[in-house]
Amino acid sequence: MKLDHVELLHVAIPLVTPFRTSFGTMTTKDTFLLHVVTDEAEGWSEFAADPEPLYCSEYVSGAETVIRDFLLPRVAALPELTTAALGPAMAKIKGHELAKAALETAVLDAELRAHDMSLATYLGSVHDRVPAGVSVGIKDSVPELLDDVERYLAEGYVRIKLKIEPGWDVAPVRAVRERFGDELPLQVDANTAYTLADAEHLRRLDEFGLLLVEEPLEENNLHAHALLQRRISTPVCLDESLHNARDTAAAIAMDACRVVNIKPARVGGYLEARRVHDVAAAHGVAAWCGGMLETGIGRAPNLALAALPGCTLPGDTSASSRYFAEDVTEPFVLADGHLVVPRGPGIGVTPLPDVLRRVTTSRRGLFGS
Ligand code: SMG
Ligand code: MG
Repeated sequence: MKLDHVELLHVAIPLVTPFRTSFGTMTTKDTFLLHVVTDEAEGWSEFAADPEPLYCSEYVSGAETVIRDFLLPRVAALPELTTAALGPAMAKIKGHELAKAALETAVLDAELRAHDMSLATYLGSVHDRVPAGVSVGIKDSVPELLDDVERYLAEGYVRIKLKIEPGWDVAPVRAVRERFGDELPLQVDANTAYTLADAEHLRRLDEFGLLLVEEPLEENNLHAHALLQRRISTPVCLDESLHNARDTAAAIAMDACRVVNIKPARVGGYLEARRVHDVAAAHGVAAWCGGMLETGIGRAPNLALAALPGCTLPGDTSASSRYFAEDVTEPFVLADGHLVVPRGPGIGVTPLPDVLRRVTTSRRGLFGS
């Protein structure tokens, strides 16, 4: 393929309900979409992080600069544009996995469309639909949390994840267990809010039979997570600390994680995400697809990943209605607690022009006409 032009569209979409985590409260999905046009096909992707570097070090305006000034010039210089050539072309630029993932995914979408192949087929997905979990934010009170969980369970979600932080951990978990029983698949996510000094406190979660505790300690501190895992029986799952397949192999070897959260954006794209999946599967370690409150443009390819054989736990791949009154694509709808894996060419979805116009706050040409 030859690159013709690349456009970046800033979008802002209100969330149906504020989403509070240990690092902040989000009320709007505020990010950009990339639209890559080649001589053979077009592709779309979504940048996964937020305007502020609170979940990770990357953020919207920084990623725009990185893509425009450092990634695109290298990609545009390729004699032949293929997804496989992108990784090596971008390798000298350190870090910035989420920015790289946005560019790679849009090119991959275009390349797959040119070959009339779905991402699910390309990755080796083995399921037509995947079970949907839901991530429930920190609330002002336990009754409010129980109402939310009840509503999500009534909608059909098959697994609940509670966001936790110091002061909001044992009590909400206990309340959910008491109300909804021991059989409910339940897990927690601290987004790095604790330190190893909290190990005895975190051990109190062991009695609740959780599927996992996600990223309890500092990002990239595999050693501390391994020490914590020795002291608690709840399986540690890493999210923020895993940036590629090599990290994942090291974390598993150190027993720093017994479950792997795969976020394609966090590891630089779907090619590396497939490798992370393979590392976890080769070790017999359970994996699942994480989420970044994506619009349909980011959700569609995540569903293809969630349908890989090693993704044995339900993902944070919820229906469009969990996030938005109106998604930028045809909405993803829960049926019997599952979402259908898109099977059309590429990521299988494109933005709805009318909605896209309404939610776009600015557009910029990054390359070409
Ligand atoms: O996409 O449903 C979703 C959100 C899942 O909790 C979720 N994501 O650490 O796993 C995580 C968080 C990161 C995003 S918080 C703004
Ligand atoms: Mg997480």
